[in-house]
Amino acid sequence: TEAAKPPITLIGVPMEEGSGRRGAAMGPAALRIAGIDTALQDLGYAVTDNGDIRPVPARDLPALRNALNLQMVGAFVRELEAKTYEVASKGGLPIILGGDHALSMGSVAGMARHAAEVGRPLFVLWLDAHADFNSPETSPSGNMHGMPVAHFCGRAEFAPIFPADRPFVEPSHVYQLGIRSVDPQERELVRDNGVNVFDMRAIDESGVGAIVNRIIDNVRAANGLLHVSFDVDFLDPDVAPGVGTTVPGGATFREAHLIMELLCDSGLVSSLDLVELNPFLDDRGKSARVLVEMTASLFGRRIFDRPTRAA
Ligand code: B3U
Ligand code: MN
Ligand code: MN
Repeated sequence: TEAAKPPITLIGVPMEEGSGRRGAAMGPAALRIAGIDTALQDLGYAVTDNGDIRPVPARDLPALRNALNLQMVGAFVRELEAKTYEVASKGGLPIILGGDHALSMGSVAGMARHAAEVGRPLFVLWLDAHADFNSPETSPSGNMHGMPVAHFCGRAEFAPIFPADRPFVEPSHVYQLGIRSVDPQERELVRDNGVNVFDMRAIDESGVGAIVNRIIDNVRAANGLLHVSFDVDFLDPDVAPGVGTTVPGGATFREAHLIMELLCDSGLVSSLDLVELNPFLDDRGKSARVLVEMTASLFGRRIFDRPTRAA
């Protein structure tokens, strides 16, 4: 017997203001053109496309030199937080089509609000070349896509984007995988806050299977929800060139697929971000198609069925 399939809602977030360059705003369109909706429908899911969030800048937030475009990013993530929460609280599974990675300030916050309401801890699997744990004080660039993890863990001082009573994510519930580019002060913060980091060396030494199975065991033991945040630059640039911040030495096509398949088998995934796709830099839709394939594997596409791994 198959596990029940939650209805999926696609939420487009054409935001590029967190990234310091243009193009990521085209990400949601490219993911739709690559067929993300039909890929999921073919797997038996009911899919609703919520369309794109189109906010007006939040004038109540200040303009800051070290948190660039805060008014625009803040507006996007406020609307995304509300939408993500709404979808999850109605029993749906939100898939966020980014847009730059600053959007996770909203999607993760929305899932944290939902998780708190249902009395389960929220875990985050952060697939990325970068730790994204800067704050306005430590960021070398001022680009907010380098800050979302610190923000949803309550460790980055911003002007108040969300009401003060909203829950944060426990840093020890954040698992980062694929990391290979970290700023000096950011490294201290990640370590001091107890974020679980599996860098590329860890992947090379242990293999992604062992690492991901350990993470799944920890989430299951805590009866947690698992939000997956997939930054295109987690993948090697040869696999996915359509991203503004390529870093050599990333995950292979096969490693990434295995992660998706193991996560699917776990049945723990509650929500997904697909971020940093920059179709303007892509090679004829290659990266958009890879992301759609990854999503299909995460939601059940298989070569052959396997006996499920004992809990
Ligand atoms: N850590 C650098 C670079 C960076 C972070 N995330 C991305 N790039 N995509 C920064 O600007 O915070
Ligand atoms: Mn990122
Ligand atoms: Mn990145």
